[in-house]
Amino acid sequence: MPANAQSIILHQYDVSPFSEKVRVVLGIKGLEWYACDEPVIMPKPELVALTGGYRKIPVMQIGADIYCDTQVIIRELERRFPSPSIFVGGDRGLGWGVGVWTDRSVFLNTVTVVFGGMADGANELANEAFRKDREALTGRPFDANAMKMAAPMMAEQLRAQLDWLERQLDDGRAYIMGAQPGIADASAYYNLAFIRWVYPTAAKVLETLPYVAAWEKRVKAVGHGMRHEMGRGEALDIAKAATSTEKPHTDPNEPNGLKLGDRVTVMADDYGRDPIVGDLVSSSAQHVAIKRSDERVGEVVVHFPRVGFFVMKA
Ligand SMILES: N[C@@H](CCC(=O)N[C@@H](CS)C(=O)NCC(=O)O)C(=O)O
Repeated sequence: MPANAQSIILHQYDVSPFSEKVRVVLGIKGLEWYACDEPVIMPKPELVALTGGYRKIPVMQIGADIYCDTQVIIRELERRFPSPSIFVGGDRGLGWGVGVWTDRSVFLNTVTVVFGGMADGANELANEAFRKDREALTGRPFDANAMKMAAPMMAEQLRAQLDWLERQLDDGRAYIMGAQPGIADASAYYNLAFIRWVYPTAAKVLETLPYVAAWEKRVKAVGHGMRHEMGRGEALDIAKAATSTEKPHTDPNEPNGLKLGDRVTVMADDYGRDPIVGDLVSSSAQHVAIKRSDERVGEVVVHFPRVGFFVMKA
């Protein structure tokens, strides 16, 4: 079937750990989707035309709706494709909290262990252009020596956090919340996948964590659903031809009185804080959607989660 305004398009690249989190959710739900590969470093002109400034990966596009950050991407996949749910076993909502743990604490440990552990120049990612790009992304020096010094300590912290997983799994359950895979599994898995791809030496720790090692294989076997490839030009054409399906809505309980039509600036509260400006279309405790226009893509609605983002009246 050719792609259309209902198709799931994931702007991603293969060695992106956060993209892997979404790909596992696509696998759990058995969905058909299009991978639209984006550059690993800036510039990303097509991506930024869609998002209005957000540069991180992945971004999901469905027609003229653009979802930034894995949290809001997965929330939308669950909303549109509720079955099978990513909330399994006793999990109703705290699975999202597992994501905050893995995306911040475990991810930072992993990045330091990976980049600090690799020999200088051992990988194409550690080149000058990549380092400069990541300095701009984080606002901090990409200091290979500091990472090398920190890597052994971060390896201890990583092991301690993986040991929590070992305890969770050591009653023999197949997945974190029980017999079915869900959001907690997708979140806890992707850092391990990243280690396997780029610095498998660090995966040695799993030899001491047999339940985690067996679980990791099960999550890998879930797969990624049915993947097709799509070029960036085609994705932009789909956005241009489509209209957002987001329903305008003012949330009466917005803590700071945000309402439909307000001009706002949205930005991540950690790294990649590029501001995105638009007019508020809808919001809730978990999401904010803003409308903006771009010559190449026409009018689009860009969606963000609330946890991890600032929304300010422009
Ligand atoms: N909170 C974001 C984090 C995304 C993130 O950090 N992605 C990495 C790649 S896995 C990234 O964008 N790195 C910079 C880049 O690729 O340009 C999310 O959950 O989507």
